[in-house]
Amino acid sequence: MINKKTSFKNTIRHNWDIEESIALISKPILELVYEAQTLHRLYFKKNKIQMSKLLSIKTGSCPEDCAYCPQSAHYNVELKQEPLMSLEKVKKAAQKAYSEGATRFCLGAAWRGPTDKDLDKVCEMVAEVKALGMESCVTLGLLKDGQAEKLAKAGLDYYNHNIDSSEEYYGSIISTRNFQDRLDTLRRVRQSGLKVCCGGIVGMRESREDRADMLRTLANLDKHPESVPINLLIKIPGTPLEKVDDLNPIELVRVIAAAKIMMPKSTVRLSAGRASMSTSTQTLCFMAGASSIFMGDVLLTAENSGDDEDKKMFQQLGLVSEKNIEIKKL
Ligand code: SAM
Ligand code: DTB
Ligand code: SF4
Repeated sequence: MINKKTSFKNTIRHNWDIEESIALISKPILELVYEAQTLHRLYFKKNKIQMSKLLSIKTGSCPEDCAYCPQSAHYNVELKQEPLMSLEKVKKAAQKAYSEGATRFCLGAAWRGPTDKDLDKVCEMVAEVKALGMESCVTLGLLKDGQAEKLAKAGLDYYNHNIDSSEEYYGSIISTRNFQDRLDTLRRVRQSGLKVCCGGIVGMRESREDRADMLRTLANLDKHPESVPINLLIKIPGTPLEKVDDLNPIELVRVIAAAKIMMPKSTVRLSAGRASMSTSTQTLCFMAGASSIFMGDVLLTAENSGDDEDKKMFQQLGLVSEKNIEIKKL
């Protein structure tokens, strides 16, 4: 059984076992949210939300078979495929995002992993984003030895690479790579000195135990990821997960709160899926310690809430966006 004091104490731990992770995520919701918000305020400013903007720089025809993803070549999804975007287009999109208030610009590519030639081009894009004064993030799939170092040298701040679910459930959603491949890339990213953005998806028919185990893997990494994106599955027609039942929103809140308690210095991002969420659900997620969102009306390819909706929500909730709330050094 979990010791109430241990979970609530201001300690950074890397030794969570599965029983206490499940006990934590299953606590009465008011306790869970209270503890998460209390810990959140030790490291972050209250009411402040960090805004990131995504750009898909290479869209569709991905060789991987991730069951949730509209960009996989394995499924029949209505999606316009696009080759690698030009540097000029990326620069324009980054300028627009900057003028709209983004403090981080994230480039996503539908690759199993980048070739060295692709990587050189992405490095040039990163340099353009940095020149605008924004933080940079890329998500390019699996990295080989040396590739993370190249990105770090180009000035990249964050590499996004999600573990997506528990190790046990992972094989039910992806067959073209395994959980260890993801961990190997995360190790390469960490060793290169880049900051790690790593989280997962909920609402894929996984159990609460799977969600607790996913968080346990993240919290037991040698160093906690600086960013932890929690995505709610967007059910894309044509993908194998198109028709799964909706997740009860309280389960999402539990994941956010448990992530905050297990990794209190990390920025927990309420990522994909906000377009289908009520303001009340999002409010609970912010109370549970989420302090970052993706702005704009598209994520990589799928729908997002949009800036007008978010402006209304921020006004209603008394939230403000802030330039840089991420703890620099964990
Ligand atoms: N190909 C790279 C990779 O897999 O790491 C980068 C892009 S991939 C689209 C980035 C993340 O987006 C995935 O790991 C997954 O967590 C999230 N994602 C993709 N499709 C989603 C969906 N339909 N709903 C929610 N999250 C999704
Ligand atoms: C993350 O965890 N979520 C973002 C970002 N990292 C790359 C991506 C969400 C993608 C949603 C589906 C789409 O737009 O295609
Ligand atoms: Fe490809 Fe990434 Fe989509 Fe998987 S999640 S199919 S690796 S783009």
